[in-house]
Amino acid sequence: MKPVVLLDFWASPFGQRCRIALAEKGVEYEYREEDIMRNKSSLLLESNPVYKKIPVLIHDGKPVCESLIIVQYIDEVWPDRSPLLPADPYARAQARFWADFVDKKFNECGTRLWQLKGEAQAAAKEEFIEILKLLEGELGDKKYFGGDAFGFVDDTLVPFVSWFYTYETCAGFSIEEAAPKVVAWGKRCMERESVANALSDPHKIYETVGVVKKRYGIE
Ligand code: GS8
Repeated sequence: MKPVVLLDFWASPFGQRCRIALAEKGVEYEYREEDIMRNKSSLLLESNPVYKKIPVLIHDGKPVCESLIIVQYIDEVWPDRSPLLPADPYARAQARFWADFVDKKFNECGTRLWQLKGEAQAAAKEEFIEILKLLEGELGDKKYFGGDAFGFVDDTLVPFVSWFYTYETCAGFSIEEAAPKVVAWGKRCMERESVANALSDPHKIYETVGVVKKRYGIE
């Protein structure tokens, strides 16, 4: 086993955050793809006995779970290259606030866009557009959420860019119409090798979502 191992699943936005952070820092690691739907490895079950979910970062044999915690751990252990969190305590708190918002609001509502139908989906779409507008306001005319440098909030949100096609196709709306600056930011982030290498093909995600919907009878 290499000193750094990542237990992951190709389409996971949470895993992709960790892959981007490791690439930004230039950390070499071993990638282990998990069969999260059918056959989790014993290493995953032992490493994350509480949630039994990927991603898990194993560093020198010690597991770290939960993507936002993993990314902050990576930033602390390899501080010299590409700092992700700002140095100023207030700016750090703000970055953590928006990263938390991405998980609690954006991701939660985005999931409802493809899982629900009819009125419930229409309500989720309305809510999602409000969420996009809040992010659009926070981004403003900055290059990245934290300013000129790619940082923690960018890393947290950018994996969902490859889900935009699924959100738009399932719920029938245009993200670019609601949040053109966020869409332009996503394209800017994709110019980074760390991001381009980690993100999934949007069409492949859409196909996989179709398989998941069939599996759980939510077509
Ligand atoms: C979410 C991880 C997660 O949902 C984080 O790391 O930020 N809050 C966590 N992992 C999913 C795959 S991505 O949708 C997972 O491992 N699911 C397997 C399961 O639920 O059994």
